[in-house]
Amino acid sequence: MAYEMILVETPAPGVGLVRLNRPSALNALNSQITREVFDALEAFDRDPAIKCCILTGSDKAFAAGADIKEMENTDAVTMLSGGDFTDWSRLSRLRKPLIAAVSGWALGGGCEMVMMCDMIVASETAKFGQPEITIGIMPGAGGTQRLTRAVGKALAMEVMLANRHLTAQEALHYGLANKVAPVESYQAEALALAQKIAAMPAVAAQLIKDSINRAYELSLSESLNYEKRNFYLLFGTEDKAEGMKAFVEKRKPEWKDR
Ligand code: DAK
Repeated sequence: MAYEMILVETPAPGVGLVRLNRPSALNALNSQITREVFDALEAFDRDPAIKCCILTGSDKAFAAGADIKEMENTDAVTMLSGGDFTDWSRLSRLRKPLIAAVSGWALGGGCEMVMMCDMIVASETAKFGQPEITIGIMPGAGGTQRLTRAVGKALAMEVMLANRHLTAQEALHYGLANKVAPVESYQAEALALAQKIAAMPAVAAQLIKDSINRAYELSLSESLNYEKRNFYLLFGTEDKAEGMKAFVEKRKPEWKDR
């Protein structure tokens, strides 16, 4: 598929990479770039050769938020009627693990998009923030919920009410980010992590991601039950048979992703 505002690569076997590429606007997320990101990631999600994805921007900006120039003329009724801009749940429906590689600005919708990913590798220059209040609105793609769960109520309040930015080190400290690396190497770190995951059996990876995400949505007893069912399901896979056989035979398993 031809894209205009993103770049799509396969930097290593099993790894799909989507790069926001709208440098003139610090990767501001308008309807087109958002649609392209979701389309490209969904295509990787359907591709059996891809086992883990990376979503990234430039060293200067992951994304400075939703496109304010586009939103300026949008009214409540248009927002309510849906469309590409509002259907960000497409990102949370992806089945394969998704790593955000973040440098520079991750603001507003940019920060929310990053928090919808499964893991974050940040450069030392990454700045996370939810500045919507400075333009008279509030986070609308999960910021008030996901950031609060990650950093706690008091700091989330400060970030969203006083436009306080979180540094990469703070993101690491609060468990929002997995790793912080120099700007020269955060992309390589994200790729190394993606390659590790891509070397694992895909169905188990998918069900682990699915089960972890339930921790944010269900009660403990419901999510424990959910986990158990996913666990039992894996006993029907070829990879379970191969993984255990390989362990007993003291050799490396050969995954079929089935
Ligand atoms: N939108 C449009 N253009 C943007 C932009 C944005 N968010 N951010 C930057 N740009 C453009 C600037 O207009 C400028 O373009 P020109 O004027 O050169 O044409 C260019 O990028 C460079 O920006 P600056 O000149 O401002 O660069 P600086 O280094 O001086 O400042 C900055 C960088 C990131 C601090 C600043 O650009 C800034 O404050 N940007 C706006 C940040 C912001 O307020 N973001 C939140 C937007 S609201 C939802 C989904 C998503 C959302 C809500 C709902 N649903 C699914 C329901 C999200 C909402 C938002 O993100």
